[in-house]
Amino acid sequence: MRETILIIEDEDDILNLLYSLLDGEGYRVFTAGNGREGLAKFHEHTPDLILTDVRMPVMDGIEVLREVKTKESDTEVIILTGHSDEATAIDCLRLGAYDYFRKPLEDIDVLLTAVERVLEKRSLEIKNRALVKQLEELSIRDPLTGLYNYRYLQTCLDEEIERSQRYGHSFFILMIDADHFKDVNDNYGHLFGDFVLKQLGEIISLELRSSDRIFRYGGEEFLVLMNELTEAEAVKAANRLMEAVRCHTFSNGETSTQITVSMGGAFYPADAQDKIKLIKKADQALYRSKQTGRNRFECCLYNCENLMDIDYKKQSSSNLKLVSSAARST
Ligand code: GH3
Ligand code: MG
Ligand code: MG
Ligand code: MG
Repeated sequence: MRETILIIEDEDDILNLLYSLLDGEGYRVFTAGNGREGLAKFHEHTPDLILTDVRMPVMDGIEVLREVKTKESDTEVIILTGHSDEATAIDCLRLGAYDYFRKPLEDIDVLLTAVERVLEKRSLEIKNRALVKQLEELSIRDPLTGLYNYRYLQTCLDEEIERSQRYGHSFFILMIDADHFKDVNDNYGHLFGDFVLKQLGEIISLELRSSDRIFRYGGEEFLVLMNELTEAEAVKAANRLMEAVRCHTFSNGETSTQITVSMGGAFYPADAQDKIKLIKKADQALYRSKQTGRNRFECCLYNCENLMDIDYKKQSSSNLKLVSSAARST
């Protein structure tokens, strides 16, 4: 089916002429006898193109044009106007009409060509917009895991810091690194390693709240950005993620393995007041997790010794031991 065109015209002979022409060309055509009726049909059918007269009873073509252009529609408008309305027609172009034609319509072929051209332009614009959107999406994604990439993380952290400063909010970052991942590649091959990394991203994503964002930070490292989290909630979230990974069997049908992850967390603004320092703090905490046995979570704010043994549901955050700021500045 070809495109949809709505003709709004109060003179029946012109309306009928246009209808039979455009219908004959295979377009899907709707008609209306005045602006108000036309707008109702516009809302009902969201046509690709409107051909509208200017002077009509009840509501004129300019009002129709204004309304169509204020809605964020892709509908194009061509104006049909009498000889005396040249100035109005030019105003219509300023309001966003594609073109105007004077009545009586002398050269129907010219009008038909304009119809074809505007519909082609519209379709190209829609395709281009979709492509730009697709490119924008690709530019912020990591191709292997489909997660947000390192570059987008930098943008998000900048935005998050600005927002936190403006509204007095806080946020938490959690660095996650797969333990002994080199062994996975060495034992099962790089392709299976890729498969594990992809699935690891999925498993972590499933455990997150919809407001959390996960990024592939680098090779076998991920970073989760969480807003407005209390310290106790951060610890709980980290443990939930570690548990989910530890309990999962990564299997592609032929090969299967299990892995663990180590994590390091840091709060903005409590642990660091800029992006680089914040990431460094989380990285240092992650390093401590690795140094102290892996499959662990460390956080700048806490002494996370024996963290795995604590039942956080029964403990209030005040029960968690805070590390003094001197001890924190490792
Ligand atoms: P650790 O517990 O200390 O983190 O040990 P590790 O082996 O995970 O760390 P190391 O930094 O020694 O090695 C990282 C490994 O991750 C080696 C590298 O080949 C692998 N890796 C990084 N990116 C990818 C990837 O995209 N695909 C695959 N298959 N492997 C990757
Ligand atoms: Mg009229
Ligand atoms: Mg690593
Ligand atoms: Mg690793």
